[in-house]
Amino acid sequence: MDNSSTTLLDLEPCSQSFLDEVIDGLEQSPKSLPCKYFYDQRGSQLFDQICDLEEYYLTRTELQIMEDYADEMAQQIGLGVMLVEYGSGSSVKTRLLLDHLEQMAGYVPVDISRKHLQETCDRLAQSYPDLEVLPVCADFTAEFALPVPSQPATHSAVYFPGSTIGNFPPAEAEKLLAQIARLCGTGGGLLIGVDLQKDHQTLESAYDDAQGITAEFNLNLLRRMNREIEGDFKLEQFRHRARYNDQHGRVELFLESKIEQSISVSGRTFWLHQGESICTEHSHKYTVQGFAQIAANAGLTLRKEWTDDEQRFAVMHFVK
Ligand code: AVJ
Repeated sequence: MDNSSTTLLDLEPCSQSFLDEVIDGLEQSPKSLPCKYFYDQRGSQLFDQICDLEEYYLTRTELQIMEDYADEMAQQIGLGVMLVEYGSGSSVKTRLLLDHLEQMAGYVPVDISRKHLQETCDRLAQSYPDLEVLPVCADFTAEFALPVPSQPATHSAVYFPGSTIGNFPPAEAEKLLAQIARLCGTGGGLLIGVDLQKDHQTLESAYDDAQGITAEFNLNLLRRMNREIEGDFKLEQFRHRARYNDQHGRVELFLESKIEQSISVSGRTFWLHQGESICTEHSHKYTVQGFAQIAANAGLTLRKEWTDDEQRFAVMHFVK
């Protein structure tokens, strides 16, 4: 069944907003840039390298949890589900779920990158010829309607791995969770990967590795602005910084100006002091209880959670 290339629903995410959001962030004090723009082609490659780093425990820990408990998770999710994946990247973890879910009505990968989405669907269609794959190219932070599978689903469940939810401040995370609850409807569920609070040393080295891959990943945002929105950033005049903010329970990434300098983006000029930082990412860390509370505020009830031996990462299942 060739169902991947013909049915891609394209909601044309984020065409003109990159420049607007960059200008907006650079006008703020302190300055910031939106982290979702890390993932151009080179950025995505660098992120894949980050996932393999010794210091970056997140990916391998979550994968191990999925390998150990995918059968239990599939049992919790139940029969006849339409599985909707947010930010469906490479789908390695998803396959572990697909291998255990029974009588699935369909699989709906949602991703902002059209090319990535298409490739993932083509590969999945080969491995799972009987699975109806209904890709949606969209920004999942915007409300969207689910495609209708040809075999009616008993219920829907969202799979949201990778601790991507950590990029949202708690109030926004709650809104996104409420939107997920609406999308799934009564009887629906959410299976989500969440990075947990831990000692600061472990957290900071996960975002400041010895090989400098994360530094490259961070600096690549400047390279992208130079190329796509007429920036004139000189990469060697910035340094990568990562620090854990205890008060907010999050790792913060910065690009710090080594010197006093002016930079411009599409003809707009901004001044940077020596040592001034542009914040490029927040990665929030939770306790299981803390995250369950946010989800509860969004109308989702914790059913079960799975963690690793060291309690570094959690995969949590909620129902509406
Ligand atoms: C993809 C958002 C989960 O916060 O750990 C990794 C992104 N940034 N190293 C994270 C990231 C720097 C990552 N998330």
